[in-house]
Amino acid sequence: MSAHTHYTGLINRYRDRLPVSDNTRIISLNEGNTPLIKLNNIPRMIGKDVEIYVKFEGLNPTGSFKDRGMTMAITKAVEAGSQAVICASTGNTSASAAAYAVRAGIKAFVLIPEGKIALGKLAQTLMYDATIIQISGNFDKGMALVKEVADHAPVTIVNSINPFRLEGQKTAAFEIIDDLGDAPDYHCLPVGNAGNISAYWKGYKEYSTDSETHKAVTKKRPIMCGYQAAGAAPFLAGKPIEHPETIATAIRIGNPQSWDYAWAAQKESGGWFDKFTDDEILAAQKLLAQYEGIFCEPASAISIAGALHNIGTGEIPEGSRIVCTLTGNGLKDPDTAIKQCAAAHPVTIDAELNAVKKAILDNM
Ligand code: AN7
Repeated sequence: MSAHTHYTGLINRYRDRLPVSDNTRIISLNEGNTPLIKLNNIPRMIGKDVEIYVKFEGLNPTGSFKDRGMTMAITKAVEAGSQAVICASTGNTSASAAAYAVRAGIKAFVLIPEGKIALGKLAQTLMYDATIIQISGNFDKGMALVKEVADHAPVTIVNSINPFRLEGQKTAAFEIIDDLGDAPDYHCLPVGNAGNISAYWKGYKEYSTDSETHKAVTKKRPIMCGYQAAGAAPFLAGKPIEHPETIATAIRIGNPQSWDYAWAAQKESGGWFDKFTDDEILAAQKLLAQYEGIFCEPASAISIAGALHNIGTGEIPEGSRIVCTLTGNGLKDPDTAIKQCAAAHPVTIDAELNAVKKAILDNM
């Protein structure tokens, strides 16, 4: 095989559309290039003529879409001479920042809400050896503190208020269009801090706009559908929520930083926000695992819950092509998965042929 086929990450793939120069040292773990998987069984089961694809971002190097933004943010932090980065996080940003900081040889500080981080995310962040600062407060409080402390200590913020994060994350929209040959009709995704919906919309707009350097790849843009957990739905309330609560801890956020960008994405695309309960989120997570063999974390499953709801009501009509972003891997949150499947606990038998045979025949 030719060396030219070696994939080296999204900055190299899309460098003519990203703020890097030939001299920029790229900090990468070969993120991006994630699979766009067409669902087979769920559309058949619901009896609707729809094409649903999932963009499985849980297959990025640290298991979430955050790696797309982090390769850019850390690359630019290093280029500017930064020795340390900081973020507030519901878990995935901290894991990603920690990994890319190691790759760059700089320090990472992460502020996380005590007791509200999924186990896999905590394990990763510990292994990557970031300095973990747990706070007795939620993500929004951590975000406010990070913004304050950056004025008092030599650290670069790598939350999505750092514009380079959205630059990296917009490449997911490029990949979808490059894979499908055109934009989908609808794009469904979870909304927490609202960086990702803003980044996708930026990417879709850039690929559909002629500029001095690039001719538009397509004229088409999708309708953007942003979904929130019922207990953490500031876009449905029209204002920040003081005490956000949801089992989908990744999106347990009440004061989204990309508020204006996300509203612009909704308005410009003709899309909408909606909210779903924890039970609906978990049901969608299980459905995807049990009907398609795809295991995403709870926050990600809200894109399936929302798409299926909007298909059911006809807001997304038959004949549509839909992309749902699965933002994080199911392995991030083993506790919630095991609790949800408690009723189907494994059977324990004697280590003996007849007992194994009986266990098979009883469960056919
Ligand atoms: C799996 O890690 O905010 O609307 O600190 O981890 O761009 O915030 C995570 C967010 C969706 C929401 N799905 O995306 C963090 C953090 C997963 C996530 C979101 C997050 P944004």
